[in-house]
Amino acid sequence: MKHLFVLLFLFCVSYAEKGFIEQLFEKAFKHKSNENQIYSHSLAQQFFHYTKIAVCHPEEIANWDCGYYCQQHPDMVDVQAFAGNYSSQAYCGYNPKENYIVLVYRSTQDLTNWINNVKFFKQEFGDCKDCAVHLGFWETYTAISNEMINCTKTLRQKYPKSKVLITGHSLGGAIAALMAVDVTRLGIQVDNFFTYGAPRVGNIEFATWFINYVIPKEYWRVTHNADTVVHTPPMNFYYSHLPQEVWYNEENTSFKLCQQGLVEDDTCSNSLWWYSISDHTSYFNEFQECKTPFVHHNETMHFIGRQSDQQNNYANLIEQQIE
Ligand SMILES: *[C@@H]1O[C@H](CO)[C@@H](O)[C@H](O)[C@H]1NC(C)=O
Ligand SMILES: *[C@@H]1O[C@H](CO)[C@@H](O)[C@H](O)[C@H]1NC(C)=O
Ligand SMILES: *[C@@H]1O[C@H](CO)[C@@H](O)[C@H](O)[C@H]1NC(C)=O
Ligand SMILES: CC(=O)N[C@H]1CO[C@H](CO)[C@@H](O)[C@@H]1O
Repeated sequence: MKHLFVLLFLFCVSYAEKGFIEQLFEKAFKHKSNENQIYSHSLAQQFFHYTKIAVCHPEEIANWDCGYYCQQHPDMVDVQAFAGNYSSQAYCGYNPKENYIVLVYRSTQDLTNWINNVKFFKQEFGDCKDCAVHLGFWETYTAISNEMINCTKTLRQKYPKSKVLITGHSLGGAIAALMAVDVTRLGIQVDNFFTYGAPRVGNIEFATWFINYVIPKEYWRVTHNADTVVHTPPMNFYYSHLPQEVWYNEENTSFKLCQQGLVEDDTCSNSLWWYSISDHTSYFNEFQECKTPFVHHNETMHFIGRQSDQQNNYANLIEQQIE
């Protein structure tokens, strides 16, 4: 009888806890975004190449002459690359064949420094008074965000019918979220929001607000097996992931579409107890390198690549997505 009471008690506690957590995340689940999006492995891999380009030398990026990864998207024009304080680096450009404006921040070599620092930056995002994001991500983003925003505006004026892709690997994936907020503020729809091995960007309030405000047409958070960065900064420091996780196995041969919403799926990345750095650097088994290695900068630099004199001619012709 005693045992029965204990069992009943445990049952009530766990039930109540579940109810509480469900309440907490109820709003998060009810976001307006497209829940019927279909994941394409090949599209994700092609977008991933854009994130690899972001770590090359900015001059190489602007000239779109970085070797293998640039060759995967050979039509790129109107590329501008920026580097600034906090080892920030990013580029923007337009791919007429794919009809995408592409916006990418790079990751950083000293990622562990950012990750070990769990300091929040409190920031009101729209009507979200309790939103907070990681201070280091914010600093790196804002070091060259004016340049990136200006470039986005310029590209949009030149190619009004283009789609917008915001993507990033690692730290670049976290910063992609901050970029997406500012692009939405400009009144520009973010069509594709793809991150790879991204850390948690901010608190649950930010994650909830983000997905209801930006409403990307397609958004995926790609993770690879035990990638250590995906588990940082820790949840017990109130950090929370953005949706929508796609979890690849170690051999990179299959993936799992994880549960919808802002609660981390305990059968995906979050199911693991051990973490791996090599899983962070082996997405899609792509190990190609840039022609010129990254050089650390701490003053703003600006590189301009080949300009297209076409005024949105392609955009009218090509509306289909790359596959
Ligand atoms: C914004 O971009 C345009 C076009 O590239 C450039 O002419 C202008 O100087 C830029 N403005 C700022 C403030 O960077
Ligand atoms: C800028 O970089 C140089 C060389 O790496 C370094 O000596 C200097 O302290 C840096 N300045 C700042 C403000 O980070
Ligand atoms: C970069 O940081 C240094 C040191 O904090 C500062 O003096 C400098 O003005 C910054 N440069 C830019 C372009 O913001
Ligand atoms: C088949 C294959 O190349 N697998 C790679 C997938 O990623 C791991 C790292 O987690 C690599 O070590 C493997 O070589």
